[in-house]
Amino acid sequence: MGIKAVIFDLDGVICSTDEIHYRAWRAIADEEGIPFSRKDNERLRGVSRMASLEIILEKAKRPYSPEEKEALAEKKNQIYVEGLSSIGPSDIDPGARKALDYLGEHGLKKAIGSSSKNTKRILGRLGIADEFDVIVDGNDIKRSKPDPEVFALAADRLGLPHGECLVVEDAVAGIESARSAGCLAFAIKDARKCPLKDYEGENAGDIVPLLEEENR
Ligand code: B16
Ligand code: MG
Repeated sequence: MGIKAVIFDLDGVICSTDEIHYRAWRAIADEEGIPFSRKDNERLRGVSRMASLEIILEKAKRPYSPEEKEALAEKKNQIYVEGLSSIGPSDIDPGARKALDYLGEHGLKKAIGSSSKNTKRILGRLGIADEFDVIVDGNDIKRSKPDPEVFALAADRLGLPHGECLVVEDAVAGIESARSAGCLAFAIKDARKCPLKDYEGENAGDIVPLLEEENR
């Protein structure tokens, strides 16, 4: 079988922290009088905290100093982290749960490749931090998706050729990252519009038929 491991994106794939991100950025944008819609929010998927702020500030009426940007990013994170206190094991996406169970039963490796610096906190709240062989997150990388760094590092830490790792992503930037890292890319949600995807489905659970097919 070609696929030996699955590298999951976190936000939007394992759980829906995207709404908590949205509400936190919305609070910052409102306070600063910057227009920020759900459509604008789509551009922030998979993008690092600072790069997300830069996108929001594109619509600002004045320039912001590096110190002001640091302060806004910090404030957004405080609001976001407060929002995370509401999540727990029941917030694991059922499709992701199905995929993780299948991988466990078939001896395939599991990894996380996320841009989020809050990855360990989120996995802890979901109660699944111990399920993964490898976790690469925003603290391990210098360049955010669509750069290949996050998935290349996850595949290297798994000790596998990149082409034997399947990445599951909900963001276009994530599919671009996976493909430039030489991994296979499974697109769900917004990422399905990315022409670089190798496979697509509704949610992470849809990788199971693909893996079953490969196992046959
Ligand atoms: P943090 P993912 C990404 O997570 C989110 O999609 C993106 O909206 C967020 O800005 C980024 O993490 C950084 O998050 O502020 O917690 O470091 O989709 O790569 O799991
Ligand atoms: Mg995501």
